[in-house]
Amino acid sequence: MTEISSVAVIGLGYIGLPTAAILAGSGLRVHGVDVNQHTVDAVNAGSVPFVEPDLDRFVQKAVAGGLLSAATQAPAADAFIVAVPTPFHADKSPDLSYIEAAGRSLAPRLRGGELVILESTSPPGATERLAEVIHEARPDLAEAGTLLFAHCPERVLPGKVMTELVTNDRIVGGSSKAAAEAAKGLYETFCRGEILLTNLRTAEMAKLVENSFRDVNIAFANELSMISRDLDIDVWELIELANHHPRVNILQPGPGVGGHCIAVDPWFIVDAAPSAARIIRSAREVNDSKPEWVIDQVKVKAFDVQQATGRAPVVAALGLAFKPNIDDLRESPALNIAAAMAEQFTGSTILAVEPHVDELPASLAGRDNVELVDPMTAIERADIVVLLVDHAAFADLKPLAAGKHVVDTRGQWREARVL
Ligand code: SAJ
Repeated sequence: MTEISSVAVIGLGYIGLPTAAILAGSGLRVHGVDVNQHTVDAVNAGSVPFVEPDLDRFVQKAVAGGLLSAATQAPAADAFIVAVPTPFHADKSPDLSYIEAAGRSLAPRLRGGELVILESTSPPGATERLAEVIHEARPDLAEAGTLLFAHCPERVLPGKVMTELVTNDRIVGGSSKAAAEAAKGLYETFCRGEILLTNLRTAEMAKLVENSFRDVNIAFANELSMISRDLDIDVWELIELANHHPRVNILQPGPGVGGHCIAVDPWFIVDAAPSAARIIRSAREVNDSKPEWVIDQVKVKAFDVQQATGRAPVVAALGLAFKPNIDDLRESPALNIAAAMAEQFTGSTILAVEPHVDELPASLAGRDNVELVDPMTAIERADIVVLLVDHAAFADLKPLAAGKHVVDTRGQWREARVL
């Protein structure tokens, strides 16, 4: 194929928009494409419709320099990057409808010889499915056989996307050696990490395996927290001590695993190999059971308050995001726990605290027993303080909770070890 000078990025979300902005920053002409008009308008105005450190600076510069613009329809380009969601169905099987829709939307723009990259985290076989959809829409190009397909999973950590896009190593799976080499050439424009070439399915699986590895390790920590509770052991101290072993590195327990990656991707492996993927499935089940376990801990405290005061407790839920120091509430166990408490604790007021949002999210808004308040007010008014997210803003607030019942799901306020 000829050298790539223009790229269309389909899907301007947490991955697509940073990738579009960084490609434009390398001097390529980048067309952002999104079905959401609000997102398109925001990008064309040089702004970012979600929080990601530094991204706004990149977008502003790229739009002002005329190298990045957005639209709801894909234009012609030398390369296409598909970065759309891959959720799962109710039965946990992967939903490829967004990928298929992206393929159908770009197919009419193809002239032959383009590189089509799937970046969305996908089950094994998804890039071949994208190729199939495009070839079905364009039998002329199927016959010519000139299109190049690649899978280049993103591996960036929300909150550090603009740094990790540049520094992380990158896996590139190609439908052929030429496809893999072409995609490598594109990523080399901004990626300083190593770019490793393989085939499509191995690249797809590598991404799923990375997130499953983390999920299994978090499940181990979460299981330890439940065992430790039964044995009256401080799990934070236990993990800290065990991690002094040179070959042990246990992760941290929490209220469950959230976000749109680690809580989703392992299911793609389970779906692809249901009887072999036993640990991976079990880890998902352990992590998914953790919010219920936290709610049970709060129920015990609520019973104590009710017995002592004769009224239902006021409960502060500190943090709603899926992890610390971000505003992302998607698949957040903290948010789900707050919503479940609002539903189940009849007579209680739930004081929701999330320093990164200005209004209650949909699952809490409209409930007359939930208020969004600042951390100090919440702690002051609460009988029970449930620390759900270890936001930096909560680190020093422990003294305010003196004399209150505390359920600390993150160990942020853990006591120093006392013999
Ligand atoms: N969590 C714990 N304990 C820990 C670490 C995390 O309970 O010790 C929880 C977090 O609170 C959160 C969830 O796990 O609810 C996931 O958070 P995370 O920081 O582990 O990961 P994500 O979802 O933000 O990003 C992950 C990353 N994958 C890996 O680290 C293997 C990132 O590199 C991927 O690019 C991203 O998924 C993705 O898009 O797939």
